[in-house]
Amino acid sequence: MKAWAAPEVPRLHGTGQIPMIYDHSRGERRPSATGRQARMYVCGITPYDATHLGHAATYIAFDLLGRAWRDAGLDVTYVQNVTDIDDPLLERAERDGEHWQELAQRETELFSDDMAALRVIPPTVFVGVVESMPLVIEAIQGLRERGVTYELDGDHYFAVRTALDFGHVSRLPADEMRELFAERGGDPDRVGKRDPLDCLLWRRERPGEPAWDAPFGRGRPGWHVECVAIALEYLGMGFDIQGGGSDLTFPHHEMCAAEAQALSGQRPYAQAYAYQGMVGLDGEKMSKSRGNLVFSSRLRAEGVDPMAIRLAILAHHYRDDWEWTDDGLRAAERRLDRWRTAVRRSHAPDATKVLDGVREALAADLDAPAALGVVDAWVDATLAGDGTDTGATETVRATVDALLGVQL
Ligand code: 5CA
Ligand code: ZN
Repeated sequence: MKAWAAPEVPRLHGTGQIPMIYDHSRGERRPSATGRQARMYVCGITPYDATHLGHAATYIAFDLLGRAWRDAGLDVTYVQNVTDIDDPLLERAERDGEHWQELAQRETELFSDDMAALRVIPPTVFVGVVESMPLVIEAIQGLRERGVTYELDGDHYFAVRTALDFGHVSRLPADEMRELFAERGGDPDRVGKRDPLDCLLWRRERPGEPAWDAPFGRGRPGWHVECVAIALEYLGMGFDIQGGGSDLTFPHHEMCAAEAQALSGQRPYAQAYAYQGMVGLDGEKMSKSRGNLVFSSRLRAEGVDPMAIRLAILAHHYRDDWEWTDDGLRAAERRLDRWRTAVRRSHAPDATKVLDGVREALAADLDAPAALGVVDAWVDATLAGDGTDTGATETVRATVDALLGVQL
């Protein structure tokens, strides 16, 4: 799958720090990378509907990390999947009388356009599940050989109780796990399962559904194993950051970690698990199944500047849950105007503090609101007529572009 075109990233003076990031599995901040190589997997979209602001927030959050890593001189490998075969996609295609592959392709293209407009740096590897089917089948076969799976009416399940440290990612009590499993695509009540939380690896072919040949029967993959297969192929065990929205903590990333650790016999799957909070609208999480969506593409079609959308998102810390509002967007548009006016001034206060301040804010668990505050302070002073520096505006323009992804 071809990723979108990369935005240009200006080079900045000196080097930034490797950010500390909050690791959900430990409940504390830790360095987001340790060596010169930084490896990140962020769960991608299920392309049955357009990109909403919640998705945009997730990919912008991890884009900040990728930008900070590059600024710190690290070599970044970033992998993102596209869940281009799954129940919701098939259901939507059926409802609309469209071929599921056409739907997936169209929505993936729209997503890519949104990402490019929002100046999100594309992943190094952007890959669909359909094109990864041999890897997925190989991973399931490996799990079968390790004796951690069982068959139920031709479907194949991963036995979660075989996993040594099952629960270490989400750290949730059993009753909550069960509730979330049912809510998020699991089948805790299916008769014949050994444990209610056992998750589907392979679903045997059903009439009218797409299916692929595998040594264990024709069918299609369950959700979690796709990310395991893709992450292990392109990153390997022990990669630095597993990212996504906080709705993926359980069951998705718990299952991914359990499957990958069972398959490889190694631990950990990822060094840290980082989560974007849920973006909501009118008191509810924005979700395709709820239908309460604000689409990035629709805002753009209405003439909203994508840089204002980006600033509206960056005004919130990535770990916080927040609500999308028109007021928030208007405030971001005003901020963008002011920033653009300031960088067109011929004289401004020294910008070293801006570069250092933005770097410092991002290094402290990607504190984008604090970074915006640093720029605001310089903009206020500039618009008040302070300063005599003639090169400062270029430094600020480059800082804001390279580290925050906002082109002025
Ligand atoms: N394809 C799977 C991941 S393997 C999936 O969750 N797809 S998705 O289209 O539902 O979501 C894509 C990404 O956006 C995921 O990382 C998800 O956690 C995140 N996301 C979904 N809804 C929101 C929301 N309301 N706020 C923030 N992030 C969200
Ligand atoms: Zn995933």
